[in-house]
Amino acid sequence: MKIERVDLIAVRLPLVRPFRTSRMAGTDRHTFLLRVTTDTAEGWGEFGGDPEPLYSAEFAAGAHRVLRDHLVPRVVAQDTVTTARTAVAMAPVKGNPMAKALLETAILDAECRTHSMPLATYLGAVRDRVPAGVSVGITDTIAGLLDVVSGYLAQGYARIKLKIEPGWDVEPVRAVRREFGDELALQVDANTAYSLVDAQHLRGLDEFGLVQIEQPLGEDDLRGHAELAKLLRTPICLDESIRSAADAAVAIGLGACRVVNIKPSRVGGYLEARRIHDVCTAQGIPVWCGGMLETGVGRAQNLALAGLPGFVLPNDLSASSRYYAEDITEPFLLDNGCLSVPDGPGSGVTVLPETLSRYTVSTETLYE
Ligand code: OSB
Ligand code: MG
Repeated sequence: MKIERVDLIAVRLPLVRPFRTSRMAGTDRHTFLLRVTTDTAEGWGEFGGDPEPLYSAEFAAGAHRVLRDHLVPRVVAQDTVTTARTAVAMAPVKGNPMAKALLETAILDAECRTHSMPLATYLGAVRDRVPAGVSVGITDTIAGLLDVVSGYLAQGYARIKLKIEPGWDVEPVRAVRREFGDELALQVDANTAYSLVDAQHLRGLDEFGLVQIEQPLGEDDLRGHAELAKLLRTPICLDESIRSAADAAVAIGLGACRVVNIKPSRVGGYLEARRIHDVCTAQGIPVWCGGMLETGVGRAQNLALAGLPGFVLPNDLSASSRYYAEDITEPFLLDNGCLSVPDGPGSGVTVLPETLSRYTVSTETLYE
């Protein structure tokens, strides 16, 4: 392929309810899309980060800048653009995996569309439906939390993940267990809120039969997670700590995790995400697909990945209505606790131009 044009479209969509984690609180998703036009097809991607560097070091304005000044110029300069060559062209630029993921993904979407191939087929998916979990933010009160969880369970979600932080951990978990029973697939996500001195306190979670505790310690603290793993019965899942297949191999080797959350945006794109899947699966480590409250654009692509054989746990992939009153693609609907893997060419979804324009904050052509 040859790239003819690259557009960046900043969007802001209100969330149906505020989302709070140990690290951030938000009432909308403020991100940007990238549209890559090639000589054979058009492809889309969604930036996984936020305006503020609170989940990862990357943030929207920085990603915009590194795309415009460093990544796009290197990629468009190639005579032949393919998905696999994109990482090679971007390799001299250090870091910035979310910005790199975005450009590679838009190219991947265009490449799949060029060959009329679903992204799920390209990646090696073996399922056409995947179990949908839901990630539940920190609420002001336990009663409020029980209300929210009960609403999601009524819709049929396959598992519940509670965001936790010091002061909001054992008690909300106890309340949800008491209210909804031992059969509920329940897990927690700390987004790096604890340190090893909290090990004794975190052992208080062991009695609730959680599927996993996600990222209790700092993202660079693999050794700490390995120590904590010896003290907890609850399996540790890593999110922020896993940035590559090499990270996954080291974390598994150290005993720092028994489960891995794969977020394509965090790890530099779908090709690296698939390599992480392969490393984990080869070592018997179950994986699931994480999310960043994506619009339909990113969600469609994550669903394709979640169709791979090693994605054996419910994903942070929920119906469009869990995030937005109106999505910018055709909405994803929950069907018996599952979402369908799109089967059309590329991501399989269409960005609805009129809807997109209503949520667009600004647009900029990065290359023409
Ligand atoms: O840690 O998994 C996380 C959202 C934003 C930032 C970090 C995380 C999350 C979620 C949302 O948990 C999952 C989703 O997109 O449904
Ligand atoms: Mg997480």
